[in-house]
Amino acid sequence: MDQRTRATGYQIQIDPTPTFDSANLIDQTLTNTSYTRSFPTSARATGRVRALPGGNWTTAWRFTVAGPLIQLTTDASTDDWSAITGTNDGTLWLAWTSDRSGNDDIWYKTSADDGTTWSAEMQLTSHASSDYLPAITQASDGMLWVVWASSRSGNYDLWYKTSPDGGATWSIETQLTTHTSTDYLPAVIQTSDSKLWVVWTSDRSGNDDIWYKTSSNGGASWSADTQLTTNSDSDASPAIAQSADGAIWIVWAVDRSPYDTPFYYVKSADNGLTWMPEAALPITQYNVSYPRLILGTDSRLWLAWSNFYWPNGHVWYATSGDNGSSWSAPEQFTRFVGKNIYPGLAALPGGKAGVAWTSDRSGNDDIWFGIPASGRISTRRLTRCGASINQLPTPTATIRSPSALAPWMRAA
Ligand SMILES: [Ca+2]
Ligand SMILES: [Ca+2]
Ligand SMILES: [Ca+2]
Ligand SMILES: [Ca+2]
Repeated sequence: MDQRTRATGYQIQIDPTPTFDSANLIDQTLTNTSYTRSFPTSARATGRVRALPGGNWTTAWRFTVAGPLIQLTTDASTDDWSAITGTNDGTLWLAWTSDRSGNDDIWYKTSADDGTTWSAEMQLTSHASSDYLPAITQASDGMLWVVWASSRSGNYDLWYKTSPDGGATWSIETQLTTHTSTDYLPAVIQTSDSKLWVVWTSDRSGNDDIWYKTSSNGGASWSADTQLTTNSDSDASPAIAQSADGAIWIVWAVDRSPYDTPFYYVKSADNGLTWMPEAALPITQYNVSYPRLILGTDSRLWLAWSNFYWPNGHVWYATSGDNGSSWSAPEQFTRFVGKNIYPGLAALPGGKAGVAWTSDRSGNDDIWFGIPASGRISTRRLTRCGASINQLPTPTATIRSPSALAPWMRAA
């Protein structure tokens, strides 16, 4: 083939594997020099391009697809520890911790368009003590529940307040735990049997363990505090979700050998009557914490967590399409060089997940929001390679979305 033959077209291949031979291979002949494709679910892929006829393939390049990243808080104070959930009217709720009032309080804001635009910031607590680490969920009767840790009783305990009308009015603040040890890091859900579950971390046994309590009457009364873990090493930061098969999952972070399997779980197939023995999730990373777990709208389980080795931290995630029997390889969601930690997760339409997390990329800690695996990839600048079929430049992949650019592709 004459190396100077003018290209008559281009061929692009995109595949989850770098060998370009999987069942999901995208193999497209282009009549012009740009190509745009949406990736609703594929989070990572490899691409290459060649000129036709007979050009050589470019070096393969890898990219991770993500949607726009939105800064949700802009106050110069510390905004941290977020939780996020969707309600049955399609509203996305964000609760987080800010010290802008002079001490830690719970704040919230909402989005009616799946996270594209957000309401003003509203203050939920105003006590002079520390109020932080919110968890949020909506019950089937429409009641919105916010549970958090407050030191106002003289030590950290769980408190909650509720709203029956989408935040127009709120209940008084109610104390949920009363033990003099530290009770914090709550998670809250309602399971399909209408039972409310609050799961948290307490050191009342002499070390950090996972505890829970439940209410079968919409919070009118609660079960006794119940200890779930008994290992003498640290068990902390629980998350709770119900998989599509009805099993209740509690996932938490452990601090024990082997240190590269940091997340343990138990699950119950009988609404919490009995639990399987605790076991490690197949996530092998060091320096990780703060697992979050939700059931997506396509019945996948989403697990997100922090991987933080100061000063850099990233939010990672994995999904399971078989009720937790197997998990995808971990995907790194954030790419900013700096601190990206403490994710919150919410199910969005179309099987997507919204992630809120703490980042210092604006110069101080703020809450950011993004949607993994929802962007588009567009190849551009192929127009400069018309002269010779073997002189294609290195492909430039740009992860595009309607409102933002997330330039975190990297060459293979
Ligand atoms: Ca406070
Ligand atoms: Ca306490
Ligand atoms: Ca323990
Ligand atoms: Ca801030």
